[in-house]
Amino acid sequence: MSTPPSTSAQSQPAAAETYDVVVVGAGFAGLYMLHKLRGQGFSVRVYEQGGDVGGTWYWNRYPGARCDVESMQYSYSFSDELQQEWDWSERYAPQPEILKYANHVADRFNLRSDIAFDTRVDRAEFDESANSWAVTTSDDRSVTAKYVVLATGCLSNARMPDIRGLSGFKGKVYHTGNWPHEPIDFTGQRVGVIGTGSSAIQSVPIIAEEAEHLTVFQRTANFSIPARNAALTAEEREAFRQKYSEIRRFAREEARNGIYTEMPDRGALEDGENERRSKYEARWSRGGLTFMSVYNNLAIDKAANDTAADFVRAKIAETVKDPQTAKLLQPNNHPIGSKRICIDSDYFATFNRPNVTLVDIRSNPIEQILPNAVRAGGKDYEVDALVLATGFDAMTGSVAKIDIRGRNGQTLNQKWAEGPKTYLGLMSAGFPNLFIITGPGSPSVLSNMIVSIEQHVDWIADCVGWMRDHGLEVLEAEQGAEDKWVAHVNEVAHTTLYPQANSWYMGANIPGKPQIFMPYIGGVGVYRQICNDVAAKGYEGFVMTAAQQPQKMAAS
Ligand code: NA7
Repeated sequence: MSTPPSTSAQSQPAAAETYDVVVVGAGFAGLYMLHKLRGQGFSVRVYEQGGDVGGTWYWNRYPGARCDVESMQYSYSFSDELQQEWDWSERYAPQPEILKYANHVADRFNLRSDIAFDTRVDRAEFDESANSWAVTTSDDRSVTAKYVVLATGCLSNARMPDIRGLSGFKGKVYHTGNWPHEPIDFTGQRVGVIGTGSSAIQSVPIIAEEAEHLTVFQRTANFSIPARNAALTAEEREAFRQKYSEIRRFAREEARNGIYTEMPDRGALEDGENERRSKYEARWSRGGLTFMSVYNNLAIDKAANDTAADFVRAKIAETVKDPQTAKLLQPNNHPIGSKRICIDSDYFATFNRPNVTLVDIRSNPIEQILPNAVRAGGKDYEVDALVLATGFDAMTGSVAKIDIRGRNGQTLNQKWAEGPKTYLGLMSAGFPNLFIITGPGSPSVLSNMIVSIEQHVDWIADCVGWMRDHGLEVLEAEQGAEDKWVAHVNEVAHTTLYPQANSWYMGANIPGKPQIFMPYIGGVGVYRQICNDVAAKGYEGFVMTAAQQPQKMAAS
């Protein structure tokens, strides 16, 4: 089925380029998808709107940006040579190093020749007579493909806040999710940071060191755990490498979140107060996201969750000297972990600096941005530069920007108007041969993204290989299977505390966005098993057709 792209003869009208698969995005998902499909003999074209590979790590260049999953685990596992040869310098690699890794992968596996950079996919329309997708790009190119894979990322559509007067601000305005490529020097400047999510929590300590004065505008205080970042020694890397196969297996099959760590065997209320405190203390000292896996019921039992939340609130009070500032920094309107927990390097201590001010914009919302100041609660805070750490239209935002038309001309945006609907997070009924990597309805942002990316890429590659082997042309999620999956995702979410927070998991950060818990919370191991079972049963819940004849195939 591999069809090399055809180019037009000089005297004839241009024939559309034809590929087996168009992949949208050259971040970690798109890169591996290309590598995998090409290895199976498919012709693939990747379109990437950025000027180079890396996806979220290409755009998020703000000061202090680094991953919050340890780099020895936030890395590809598909090539043992790659994981054995790449040396991560720190426990949590900084953004430039992760970007360097993405570039290394692109070069090592010779991927660039099949990627068109600086090219957006504007439109994809399914042609029901030809059973193929017509894809239009920002350079007015039209190509056709049997399959389209959306590897568009979950946190890629930076969200500009709708604040009166922003466009009239005279100084520079930066969004953390779309940071300039050249170094930005805030020395001698009065800087305002709006937002206190992960991006702000990482960048505030660094900006504070440079700026003459930093004003942080906080709407919602966030829980954050010390990262305890440090250089990795050769011995530490080696110890990891020797156990890599077991670490990777555990992360894929047993962990809920795709991270290798101890599995808790008891709930928080089963321990007495002293025992509990010493366990929290040990994890606090170790640092990192695994703080939330001290006990097995922190995500489901509010009383258990309160013990962890109280512990972190006490730590904030111990760290921050001014009691009023400490109180403002203590999160009090959501269970710990129900918004993505942050990890930081000296975030709370930064508020002890004389050049840092915290402004509570929940009680005194920002009224407007003036040419030289932010006005909140009737007071003007003068700033020379503004940093918007206001997040993303998460999980669906980048997909929604593409005009995707499936059967009967229905757009994906119309279908998802009341919230994203998918079968397994992989496909949406009415949109044949269109796959989504780490889409809504899959563990995605609740997990180590690279574990989830690899699982989806492998599943999709197996699926299209199977289709080819069986002479099948069209694959589509059944409406009934999709409805059941959507209900299941929702039901599982509501057995937890997650829906209690106004988080981007729920779409709550975007005014007017339907509030539905988007990722699948059942755990990566469970989810992988479900996907494998579906495939083993001849892609149960999908309709597959050969040419124009609908037929349900049995697995061979
Ligand atoms: P987040 O986590 O969505 O944080 C955005 C922050 O910006 C959050 O504190 C918001 O407050 C605040 N925000 C958003 N809009 C406004 C307006 N209009 N006014 C004031 N404050 C606002 O994005 P991040 O980039 O920090 O992190 C995203 C993920 O990247 C993170 O979870 C990691 O997985 C990596 P709110 O909470 O909505 O009250």
